[in-house]
Amino acid sequence: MSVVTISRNGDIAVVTVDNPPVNALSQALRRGLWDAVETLDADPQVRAVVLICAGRTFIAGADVTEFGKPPLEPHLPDLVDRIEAAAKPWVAAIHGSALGGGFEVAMGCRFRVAVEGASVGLPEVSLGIVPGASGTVRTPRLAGVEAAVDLVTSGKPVKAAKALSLGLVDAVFAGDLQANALAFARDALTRELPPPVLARPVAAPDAAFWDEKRKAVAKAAKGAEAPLRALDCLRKAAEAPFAEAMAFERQTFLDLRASDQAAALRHVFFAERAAPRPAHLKGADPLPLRSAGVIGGGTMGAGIAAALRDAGIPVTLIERDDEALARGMANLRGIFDGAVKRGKLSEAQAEAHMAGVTATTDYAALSDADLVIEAVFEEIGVKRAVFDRLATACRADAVLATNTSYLDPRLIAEGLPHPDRFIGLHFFSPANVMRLLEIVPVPETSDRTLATGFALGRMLNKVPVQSGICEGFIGNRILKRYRAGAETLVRQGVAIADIDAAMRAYGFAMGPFEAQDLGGLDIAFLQREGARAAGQDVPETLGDILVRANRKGQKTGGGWYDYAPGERRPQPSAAVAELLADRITGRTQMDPEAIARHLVGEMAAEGRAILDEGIAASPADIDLVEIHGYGFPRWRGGPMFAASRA
Ligand code: T1G
Ligand code: NAD
Repeated sequence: MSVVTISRNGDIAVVTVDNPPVNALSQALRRGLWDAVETLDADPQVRAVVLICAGRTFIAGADVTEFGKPPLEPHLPDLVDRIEAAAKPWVAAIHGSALGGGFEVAMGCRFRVAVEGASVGLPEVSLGIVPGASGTVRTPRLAGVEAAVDLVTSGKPVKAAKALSLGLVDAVFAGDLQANALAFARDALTRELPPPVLARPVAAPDAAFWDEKRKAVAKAAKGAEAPLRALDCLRKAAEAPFAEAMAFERQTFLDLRASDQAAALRHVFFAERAAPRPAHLKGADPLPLRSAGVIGGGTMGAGIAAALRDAGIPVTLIERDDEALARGMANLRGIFDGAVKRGKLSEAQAEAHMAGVTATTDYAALSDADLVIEAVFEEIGVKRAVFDRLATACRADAVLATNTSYLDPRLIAEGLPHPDRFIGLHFFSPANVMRLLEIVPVPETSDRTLATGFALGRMLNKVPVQSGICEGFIGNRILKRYRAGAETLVRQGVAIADIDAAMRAYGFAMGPFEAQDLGGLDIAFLQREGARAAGQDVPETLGDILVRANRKGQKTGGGWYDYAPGERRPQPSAAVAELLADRITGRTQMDPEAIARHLVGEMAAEGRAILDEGIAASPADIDLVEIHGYGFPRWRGGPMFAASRA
């Protein structure tokens, strides 16, 4: 079947794009659209054209799989110009998402209409590039410079209603898009047409505007190059003639497309899209997830319950007694209240989220749950007791999951009837925010249960990554190596503050030591002590010395750093220098790049060991774990990608 077909509705032509899965602008589609313009220009019966797409979405952009290859004609900017220069007005009829090149094609049309629920945007910066077919030049002409700056430098799409208020689309309809678009086109033909977007004026803001935007964009970009380069393009578009701005955008696009950052971001793009549907589970049908139970309403349980409610799943929250239950519900309420404050939920939505939670201490309430996630204290005895009760309370086919961080899930599952339904689902704190979900099967776990874990990941909009069983699974195991590597540098004489600064300069929001001060040094300490008590040989860490001196982090007024009362700004600590003095044996000098290269190299080395042991399935999975669970800068592509390029 052809990717572009033309049909008629009286004197209006309907051009339908059908290029699954997302109508990406492959060479065949660009050619098909070009030919359609030519055909319809030559047809005296046709007075206007509606451009509409089959399938789940309008054109979702350039075909990302073509990025590494030599560009083939017709080029996208030329196609957009050609549509704009068509002898008849084109109307883009948008459903799903009009993204990147897809929205640029829509801007080549004389009008844009959309269904409710559609969104439009220019996500190119999230791929390390700038729009390459006039996005930075036409958007300010359509919606003004300020709106264009927000749209292009954030890369975040906007919903139809917002797009309408910004002038990005001309009308939004409920109901049948094609019928409405045809009616819109007929009506438009009764009036004088607006000028094509290229001919519309743009008001150039003053230099102060650009200075302020540059500061804000640089702050949000955290080292990513594309948003700032996009800002340069927008300024050019506001200040220079159309053709000059187009040439500038093109050159910037070509420069960035060949950059390391763009390669890294493409790698992450495909890794993220592959992760939710692993190939080895193709034939496995997940169980339906209509209701869930959560055991434990502490930090993780409340966060997990919130994530489930965000996805519309009814939750039964179980605690050990009424008092703990009330605390759990208060935790949950706190999460939703915070979301209301930040404008993420309306009051009514927060109420509905709370109303969907049944709080009880009675396991009988779980008799029909499809999935139960345990998030109680990290103690094997407590967890085993919980699963004993779940074994009798739940349906035999209900999936039973543990959120353990460090315990061996095989030990938790021991003795459980129907162990094929048992699985580890390792969420990250805060569980309703962090996108990583490590999925940890035990040997008995069935493919169906595993597939259900991945289905849950998709429903919660998580990035699910399968991990084999080892201490700390993929993420915390690499974290341990990273922290140990950082401590080794301290022993060699590198300053704590220099290490943190180097990792921030690399792109992390925080360095390894300030991050420990924020989270608390005691959790890892207790875990090491537990292992020591069990007879394992765990050498003393520098962190142990600090915890023993009651320096557990910000919560005790100091950890690796000192903190002034009520302040979160880390100050190098004379007390720490003294405590660690006899462990610091060198005077090593390292520049920030060398520190970061070394520590990322440590992460990658642990990653390779993890791959060799079959704990992770691919380097890309490890990269996703680090990016979505540990703040690794996305534009570096993850430690495995970064190390492969170093
Ligand atoms: N190119 C090629 N393949 C793509 C693709 C694209 N742009 N977008 C998605 N896919 C594949 C994806 O890998 C997956 O494949 C399948 O489609 C379904 O994707 C010149 C420079 C549209 C919101 O960044 O945001 O235009 O795994 O699971 O959840 O300025 O896809 O099935 O084999 O994500 O329904 C800008 C990215 C490009 C859009 C649909 N465009 N896509 O979400 O499906 S740059 C984007 C999306 C550009 C111009 C430039 C989403 C979606 P497989 P999915 P979904
Ligand atoms: P927490 O102490 O904040 O919460 C544990 C909750 O479990 C408490 O509310 C407690 O009342 C409840 N509880 C204890 N025994 C119970 C029982 N028998 N029945 C019902 N409820 C019971 O702990 P947390 O930080 O939420 O950790 C929970 C689990 O999640 C642990 O296994 C931990 O390792 C894991 N985890 C924690 C994090 C994190 O960052 N905190 C991240 C990932 C995984």
